[in-house]
Amino acid sequence: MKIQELLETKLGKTIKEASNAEVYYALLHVVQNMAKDKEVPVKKKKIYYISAEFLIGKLLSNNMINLGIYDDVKKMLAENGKDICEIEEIEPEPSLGNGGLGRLAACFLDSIATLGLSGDGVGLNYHLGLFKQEFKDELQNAVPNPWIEKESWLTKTEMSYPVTFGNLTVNSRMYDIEVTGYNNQSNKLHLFDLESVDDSIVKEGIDFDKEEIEKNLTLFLYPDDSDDAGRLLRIYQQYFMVSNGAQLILDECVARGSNLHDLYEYAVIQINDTHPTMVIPELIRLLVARGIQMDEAIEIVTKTCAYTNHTILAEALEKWPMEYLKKVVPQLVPIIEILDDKVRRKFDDESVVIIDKNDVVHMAHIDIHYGFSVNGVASLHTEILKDTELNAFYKIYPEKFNNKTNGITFRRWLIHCNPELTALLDELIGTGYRENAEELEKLLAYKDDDAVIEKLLSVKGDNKKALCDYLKQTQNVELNPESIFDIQIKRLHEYKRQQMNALYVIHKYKEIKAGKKPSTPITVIFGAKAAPAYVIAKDIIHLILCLQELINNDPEVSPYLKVVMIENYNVTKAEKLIPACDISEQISLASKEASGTGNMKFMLNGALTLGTEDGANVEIHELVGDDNIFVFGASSEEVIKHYENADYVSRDFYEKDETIKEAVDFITSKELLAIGHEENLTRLQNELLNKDWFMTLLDFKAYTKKKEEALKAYEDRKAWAKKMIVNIAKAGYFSSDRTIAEYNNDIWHA
Ligand code: 26V
Repeated sequence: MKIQELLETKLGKTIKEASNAEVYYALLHVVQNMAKDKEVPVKKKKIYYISAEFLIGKLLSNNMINLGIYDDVKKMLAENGKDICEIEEIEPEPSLGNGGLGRLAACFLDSIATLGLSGDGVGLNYHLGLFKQEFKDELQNAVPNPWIEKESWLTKTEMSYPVTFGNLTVNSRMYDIEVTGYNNQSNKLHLFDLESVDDSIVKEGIDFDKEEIEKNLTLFLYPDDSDDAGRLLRIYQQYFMVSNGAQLILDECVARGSNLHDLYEYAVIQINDTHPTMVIPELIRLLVARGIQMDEAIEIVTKTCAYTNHTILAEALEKWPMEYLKKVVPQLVPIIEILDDKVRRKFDDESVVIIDKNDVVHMAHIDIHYGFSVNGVASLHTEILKDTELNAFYKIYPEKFNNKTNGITFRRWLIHCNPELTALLDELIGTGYRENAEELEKLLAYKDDDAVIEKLLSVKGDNKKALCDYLKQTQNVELNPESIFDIQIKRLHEYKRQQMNALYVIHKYKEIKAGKKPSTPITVIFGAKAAPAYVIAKDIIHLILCLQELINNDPEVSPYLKVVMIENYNVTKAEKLIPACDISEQISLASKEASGTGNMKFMLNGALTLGTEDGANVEIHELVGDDNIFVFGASSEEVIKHYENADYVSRDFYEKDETIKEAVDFITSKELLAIGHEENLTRLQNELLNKDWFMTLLDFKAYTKKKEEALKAYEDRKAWAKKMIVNIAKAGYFSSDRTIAEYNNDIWHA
């Protein structure tokens, strides 16, 4: 049956008669069934990608693109008076992730299915997701983010497993989301849930009783962990995820013919950061319970599990006090002790133990000793892991360490989010790049073609206009599409240095006030959520919101400079922001950003990077060459030395440089204090002056200089467009299809 007929049968009326919402839900069911038809039997080995986050974004258009029906449906809807974009608006965005780590997991599921590999995701079904961000009084407010509707992409399954925490046993429920590959098979994302969860326990904002485990277990992603109850809840969540995952994996492998002694021939488990680490002791426990000897069980699990590290920030490397584990997962404690004992017998090095002398369990150490692969997510990141952060482990297991530079799916981050650019590429180089991303290089042939340059600039201009309309509608801000769009969108963290960008905004504001006007107006856009317990991060948001209020309402300045902080930045908003960007801000302190993936999305959509030599920026730089990127700042070696020698003193930079002093002083100027709160602004200023752990002031001058260079380069629009072409043409390397092919060749062998 044709889709129109399927839809109209489902609707019981014509598409013309139906509302947008009715069409959306009917489409959802039709697409879901088409996706199910693309499931294929697993041959033998299956990949299990286990992750606390899956930042999948809206699914309707993505699935239609992957199923190859998007263009036809769009046309058919238009013929019936319906606009596909309006129908997309109906879909709520699943709130199952925080940032790059979760979005990477989503891109990977897409590429696994696209490459025709059997591989499922395993995670949790958080009802209220990551909090929703609202701005009030120039402050971030965190409220619940309910996203699950009666009819959704989630399918309730028959599967349920018992999970025991000390003296509490709960029974899970598994929900599935179909994962469509581009012109290929469908896999699944399995999300575990608990039927007794009750969102009515959420009171003020995102506060709730953290001890009512049966009611709160799958309410929020990353519940506040600033107290014991919050930290215990995170362990409850992690164990619930891995225990369900482990039971599912064993059941499925046995059903496919495994005798469990050969588990690693039937399953490979990719552990996404340390949140799922307990899957290792849990699998060992279950194998022993099924009659396998402890030593053999440990060996089997070690051959099955592989670990990806996504951060070198010490505070993000999870460690749990043994006392907590005894309370929540007493059944794992003897196993973790055996794992630690084996390490201690083999290695006389306190830095590689699992249970340290303070009785704290180092989760990453479990992964490294009892997994067969350890990978970083960009070349520089992997080198830093090997040379410094995990050097002691690298010396023991050099063969386990490998790099897998991150990637992004071009289906969502080009075909879906930038249809105009996609059409232009199709016209110029054919559609081969959709499956073989490296074919984008063919675009280089048009670098000196004036007509192509014109078209490219006009596509960018249209995307900027569309963003202006969207922001007018959603946030009531008036932006100038002729201005240069400078965008920094990512989680809020001091190492990412949104504060440095904010100081630049202050600097520019002051210049304009003093009569030095930029030749092209500048629009600086931020989007970021701050963890609710991260005080300085929230102060940085406060500063940006105060600047937005001050600058946008100053008639002397606002024609030349505008600031926008996007409220509740998420995947849907990223899809609108990225195609409209001119300058991509990737300004983390070198050595701190493991990879970044936004940097790749911007590049693919023709933005030029203004960035430090950090994470995958280094690889972008190598690919596009010096002329097509704006690089500045201290190198990772220099930064690592500053930490080693403890010789960075931010106040020295403040005192020695008038520009820096002026910008930092302005944080507590009468202008900003009239808008904002003294407590927040003073605290942030003091942090910069007395601590500045991520060395904002060290790089500020170089940043300002480089940004001026970028702004000047933008004046020659034709030369700028050539740089855009090089960036788009060289972005093929960052397809997650390439990344997944590498995971499969080097790690999974599925
Ligand atoms: C860690 C923790 C630790 C304690 C509680 C909350 C929490 C939440 C998230 C994380 C994970 C941080 C790691 C992370 O998100 N890394 C990002 O991974 C991206 C994908 O590899 C990479 O592009 C980013 O550079 C990296 O910051």
